[in-house]
Amino acid sequence: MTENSHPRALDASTVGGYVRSYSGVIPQDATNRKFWFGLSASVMEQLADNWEKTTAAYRATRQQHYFSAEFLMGRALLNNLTNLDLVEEAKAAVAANGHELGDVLEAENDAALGNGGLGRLAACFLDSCATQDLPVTGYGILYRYGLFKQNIESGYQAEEPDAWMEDGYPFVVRREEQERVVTFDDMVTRAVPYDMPITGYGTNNVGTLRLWKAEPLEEFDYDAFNSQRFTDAIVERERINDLCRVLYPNDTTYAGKVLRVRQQYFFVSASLQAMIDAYIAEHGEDLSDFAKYNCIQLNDTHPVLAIPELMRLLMDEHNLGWDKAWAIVQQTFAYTNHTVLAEALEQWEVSIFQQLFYRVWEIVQEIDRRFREELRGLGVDEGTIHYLSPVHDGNVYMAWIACYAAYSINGVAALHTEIIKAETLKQWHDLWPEKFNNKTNGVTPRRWLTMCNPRLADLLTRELGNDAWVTNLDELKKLTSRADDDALMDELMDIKAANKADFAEWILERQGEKIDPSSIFDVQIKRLHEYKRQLMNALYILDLYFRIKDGELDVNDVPKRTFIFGAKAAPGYVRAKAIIKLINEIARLVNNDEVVSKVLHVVFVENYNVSPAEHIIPAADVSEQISTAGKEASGTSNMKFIMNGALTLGTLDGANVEIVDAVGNDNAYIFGAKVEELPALKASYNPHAVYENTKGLKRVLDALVDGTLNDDHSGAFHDLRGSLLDGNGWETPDVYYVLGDFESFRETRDRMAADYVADQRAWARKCWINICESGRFSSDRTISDYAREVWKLEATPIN
Ligand code: 26Q
Repeated sequence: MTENSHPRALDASTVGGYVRSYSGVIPQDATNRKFWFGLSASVMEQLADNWEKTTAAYRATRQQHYFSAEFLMGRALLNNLTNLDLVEEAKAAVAANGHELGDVLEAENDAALGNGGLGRLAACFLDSCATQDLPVTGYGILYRYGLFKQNIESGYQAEEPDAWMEDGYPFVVRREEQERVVTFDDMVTRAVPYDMPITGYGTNNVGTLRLWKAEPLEEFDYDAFNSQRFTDAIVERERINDLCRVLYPNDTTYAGKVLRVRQQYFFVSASLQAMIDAYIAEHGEDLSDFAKYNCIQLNDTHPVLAIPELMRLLMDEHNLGWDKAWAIVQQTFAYTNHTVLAEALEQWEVSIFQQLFYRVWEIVQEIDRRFREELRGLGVDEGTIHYLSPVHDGNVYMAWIACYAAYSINGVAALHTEIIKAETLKQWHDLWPEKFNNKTNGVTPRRWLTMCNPRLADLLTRELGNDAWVTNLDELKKLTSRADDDALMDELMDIKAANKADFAEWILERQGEKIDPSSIFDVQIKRLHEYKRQLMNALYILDLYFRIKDGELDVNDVPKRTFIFGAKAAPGYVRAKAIIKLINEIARLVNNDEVVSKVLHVVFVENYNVSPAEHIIPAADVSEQISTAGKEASGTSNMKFIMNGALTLGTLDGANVEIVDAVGNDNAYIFGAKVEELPALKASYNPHAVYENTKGLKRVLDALVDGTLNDDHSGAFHDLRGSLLDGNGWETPDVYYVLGDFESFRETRDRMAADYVADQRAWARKCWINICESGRFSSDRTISDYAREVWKLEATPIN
């Protein structure tokens, strides 16, 4: 640490003082929650000077702006303590004030301003940008309620609002002096920025995440109030407060909602205004060089309204002509695609644009007109032009605007990028192949190894002789050959055992569930979606149950296993919710069976989120990555698991392909149909025949409807069975090939468990190689690729 990194030490009396001012009592008597406030405030004081310096240094350079509707940040306190190298000091300061750091950390709510992978990716990216001193700022929305809290009631998911910052949040600074005004045709709102500092590891630089909050121009309409029209005074104010009230809980399915478009326009307009003002303050009124100093990464199509909005600002507010403005736009935006599912591509009815922002609608129409003209000039046929045009058949196609305007289009794993080039965005690739590139996702080793798995982190540091791996994860490769050291492998297994014991204690405390730390921890944690195939996982467990019950397997020969699930379903996704109920029903059956429960246990972790993931992943033995080949764009939990020494049970999908490539076929368990095989397999697919002829399948599918499992006569399980055998709403039965892959899944999963018990050291060696080869999946690698190839950014250290 350089000398100016700590304005004051994080000593007991400073911390105690902050706790006192937050709690109004002596620190010893403060609740852990109040203590968390005080400690967090003292951390903010520690980084304030460097934050200001960093902001000033970035102002003068070329900058990158990451536009995202979601930032799934999780907890901030331990992250900041780790980055500032203050963990030990904090421990001592907390203890001296009569508390325990661990308990104080657990008093923090997750900032769950995201649904899943896409939002968490944005958070990992900010961490890597700060760590690499890159001039990058994140822009999003300060949602009052984050992703809903999930309660499991009688096995069903129930949702509750997540009032994560209702009693305040010390890690944001409200900067009302930098507010902007965002104008809709039917509403005018203030946009007030709340800035969150983003610390990096081993650097004094502190980046920024700017989250906008909508507020009424005047807090209150006094005229209405004074004339006794109380309701009128409140209604308009609430309409504006609605704007940032809640994060949409959908992931992967687009849902057309006016409020959602309003949210998107609100945050991109405010962000662009701030960027333009900052440019003018630094470089003067002539905006010709705007794209020389700024680029914007669009995290999926959610912020694509920034394209016509930048056109509007440049033309209407800053007097540029169309051609000059369009040239700037085309050099400014880069677009990341995160999905191949057709139902996820955002399209909005033109009436929404006409009603919310007519001027933007006019600009979109002009983009459309010029697009058609340009393509005609290129000799493209009318059918293709119609299909690719930003506006047709009464809708505005956000992905098409992005593909037209952006100078870079990327997918998030090698396979995914190939699929978008060949299918999802094929026609665009035919037109402008040079725009396309791949940036395989990554995850930050700070949160997903150093912080969540200190035992393993210490071992790696000891073996390497330094902690350079924390910022250069490829360093771990040097340890690959140590797999031959039996004592070391035993130590690795001991660490896993200790992490499993910690998890067992955590889940006991949290849900009152007792699990056996000596069993294999087999984990699937991710959003609930049919393509992710939690249903196939559940059917396997049910099949295993029957194999034991029916005597096909001797209970004494079955490897002991704990099956761990964590998943939220979009509240309107009925079938996903049925799968949650099914998992909980199977859990009830298995866990209450006198014989089977001796070897199997099923746990559904309620309210899965970032901080539960930090407890689960270090304790996992098996990582379930079992999506239908071609459907999971990348996946990122797969990366977190290998970093923590869990083995992948997966299909050749998303980043799994690159994981197997890195760790080798012998160190992962791969099963199922491959992308290139699926079309032929599906062409001659007969699920009924598979049901009749695949070992175990008939028994489990029939158990869904014969009274073995209870869905309260809702027909929910009947529908699940029907979706596999007959389609039930899908065009063809079993679109995600659950039955088709079942046999291969069953065989591979059985073999994996047998391997685990047969030779612990051989298992440990595989885990070790996974850890050592996880360097490619650090978000530091991803970000340095973006910075070099897409953003053209230079590191800008403050000292
Ligand atoms: C769109 C319109 C209206 C309401 C909601 C949405 C919406 C919100 C979130 C649509 C999609 C999402 C999130 C998608 C997502 O998380 N995708 C995941 O992105 C990860 C990071 O690239 C990948 O690893 C995953 O494979 C991908 O599923």
